[in-house]
Amino acid sequence: MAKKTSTPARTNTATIHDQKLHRGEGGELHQFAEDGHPVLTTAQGGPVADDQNSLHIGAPGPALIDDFHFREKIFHFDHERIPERVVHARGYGAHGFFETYKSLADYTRADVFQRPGEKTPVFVRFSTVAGSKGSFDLARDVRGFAVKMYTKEGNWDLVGNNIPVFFIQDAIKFPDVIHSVKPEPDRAFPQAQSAHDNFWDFISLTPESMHMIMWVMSDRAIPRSFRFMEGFGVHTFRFVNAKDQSTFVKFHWKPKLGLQSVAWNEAVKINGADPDFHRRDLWQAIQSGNFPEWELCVQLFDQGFADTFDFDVLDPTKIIPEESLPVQPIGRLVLDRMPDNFFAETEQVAFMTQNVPPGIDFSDDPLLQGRNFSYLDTQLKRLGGPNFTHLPINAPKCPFHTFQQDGHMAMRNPVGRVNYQPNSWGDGPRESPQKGFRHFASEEQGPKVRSRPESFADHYSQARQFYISQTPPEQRHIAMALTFELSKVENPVIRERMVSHLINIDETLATTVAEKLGLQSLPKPAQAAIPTRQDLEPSPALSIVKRGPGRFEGRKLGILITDGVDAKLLKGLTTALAEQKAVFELIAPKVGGVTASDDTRIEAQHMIDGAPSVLFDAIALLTSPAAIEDLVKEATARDFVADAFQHCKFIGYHLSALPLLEKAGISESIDEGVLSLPGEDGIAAFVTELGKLRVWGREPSVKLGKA
Ligand code: HDD
Repeated sequence: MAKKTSTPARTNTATIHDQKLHRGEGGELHQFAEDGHPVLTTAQGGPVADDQNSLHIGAPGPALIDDFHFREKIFHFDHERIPERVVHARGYGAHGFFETYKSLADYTRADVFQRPGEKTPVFVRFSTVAGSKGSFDLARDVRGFAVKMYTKEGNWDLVGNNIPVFFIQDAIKFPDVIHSVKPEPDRAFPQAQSAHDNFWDFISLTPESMHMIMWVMSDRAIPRSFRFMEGFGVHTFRFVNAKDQSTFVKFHWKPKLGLQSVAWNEAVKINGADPDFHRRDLWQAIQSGNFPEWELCVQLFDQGFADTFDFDVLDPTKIIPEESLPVQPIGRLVLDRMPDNFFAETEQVAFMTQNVPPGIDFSDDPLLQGRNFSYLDTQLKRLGGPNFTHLPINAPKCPFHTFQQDGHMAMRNPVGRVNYQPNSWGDGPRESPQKGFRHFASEEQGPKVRSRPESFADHYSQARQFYISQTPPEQRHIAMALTFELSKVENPVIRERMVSHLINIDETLATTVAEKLGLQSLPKPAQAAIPTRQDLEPSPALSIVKRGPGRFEGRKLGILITDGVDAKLLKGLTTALAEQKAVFELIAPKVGGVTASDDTRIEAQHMIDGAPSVLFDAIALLTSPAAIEDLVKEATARDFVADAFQHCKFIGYHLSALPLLEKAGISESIDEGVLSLPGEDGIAAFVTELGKLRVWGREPSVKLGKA
């Protein structure tokens, strides 16, 4: 029998970290291993001698039940998972602060909006909706934009999305829309995709979702990064001031770096190349000190203003166009710290729409009312008991005093005798009619019914308004997305039914999609309770392209370098990028790097096989005459260029790269987005052009295969 040796017990970094934390709480740790590291212990604090081998009779031999260390270790591991969120399972969060710009005391008594310059701690979680926790980031999907503000009057959760409307008008339909988009129950696929029969079956039977569908089929649903997305509270909420007067409010988050999305073909490839693309982006930005920032903006209005619209401001499938009611910035959100531990914070954070401080209140939006009911339930299921508010990420940061006690994992219980009120012991907290939350005393009356208001009946006008507000490339993307999604639908009846809705939105769109799907003729338009309004003006605020940032700040250039790269050119380019507050990564045939023209050694972040151009906003080809011959033989190098061109990205190149452009099949299609980079002028022009982000004018020729 082979004699087995055991290795001495060692700690890992996580253990050391824990010990450090525990040391602070439990006094000086008295046990150190021979090498100075803290001694590894069980969860009961018992020191461990051997963490490499379980206890047996003989070696090998039957395991022993008195191996309490093994039992505890495996028991804990077996219980590491909690249920993932039923929606928004895949998410990524960060800490930061909200800074108030001005006092809003006239509108709201919410403490967070009283003092200019005041900073409130915040935790934000971004997410996709349909995919499970391990799905990829670039799914075509709505993005969650959930903000928890730890205000001095308790937590305020603004649980929004990056799209200002929703699929349904009444929360009772939520399980249906979510069931339909999730993997089909018999086959358990497709994962994180709406391109399947069940989803389009439900949608095509639900006209109220048409406005949302326009957004979800637009580039908004494939954002370049969380940092380049808007966020919306969606519903109409109320501000309530100290005199108990109410003003309706809609919340918007506007990214300081501007909006940006990727192309669909690019999204598909990003998912393969880096399924964590959005996570990595947020992580890298924050870790490198480029803190993403949004402005919180509001649209404030009263009932009189609401009555000027044909639609109902309580209908969550409608927006108030910014051109009709400008958004006013009231503060900024800065994300400046990643969580120490993903599970403890991002996974366990519990957002609930019903968490509002005094001065912020709900409206009668039936979707919001239903949400207020749902979120508490889901936390109980997911976090396993009523004490999830004891978790540090969920606990308020202001003083709080309840008479709640006991329950699973209770960390805080009343101290002393008093656990009820009123009491005559003179102890404990008391309610405060002045400081406490007072619900807005709206006058409500009417029969008890299950019905939808008539004012919610126009399902097409704003869908059309969204569509006609887009630039031609954006409209093209909507048509392409609808075609792609419906091409995955097996049942032709569903495809046709969807096209019949599109006719009510825009006939050209419907015809394009019908043709691309190969429909023999246009179906009859879907029956509409209210005919589509043709007179709504386009709203430029709805287009991403019309509101481009005009600068490359916060974006990333992928620079392909080879041996012999012109060191001066590279330096010039990277300096110009830094001036624009943009970043770059170097890609080389080998990750070990290259030797530049001045014989310096330059390390690369990636080898070409591991860094396709879809991971960058634009590319530069800093090759050299000596290395180009070998480079053009690499399929990945050719793809690097061909994909960047196809995705309408800017390409800067050293003249030596011309053979690569040729082999990538684009030398005859060189356009204003493909720029040669000799000299400082070339660099300056290139970096300025990068601010346009994409050369969308190129797209029709690429799509028609003329490139
Ligand atoms: Fe929801 C999670 C946003 C409608 C029920 N929702 C969840 C999250 C976001 C939203 C961002 C993830 C929070 C996090 O990061 O932990 N939900 C929305 C928006 C909606 C919406 C903007 C419409 C305007 N949701 C909605 C309805 C219901 C729910 C109508 C049910 C009636 N949502 C939930 C939930 C989730 C959730 C099941 C799952 C995980 C969680 O709550 O904490 O309760």
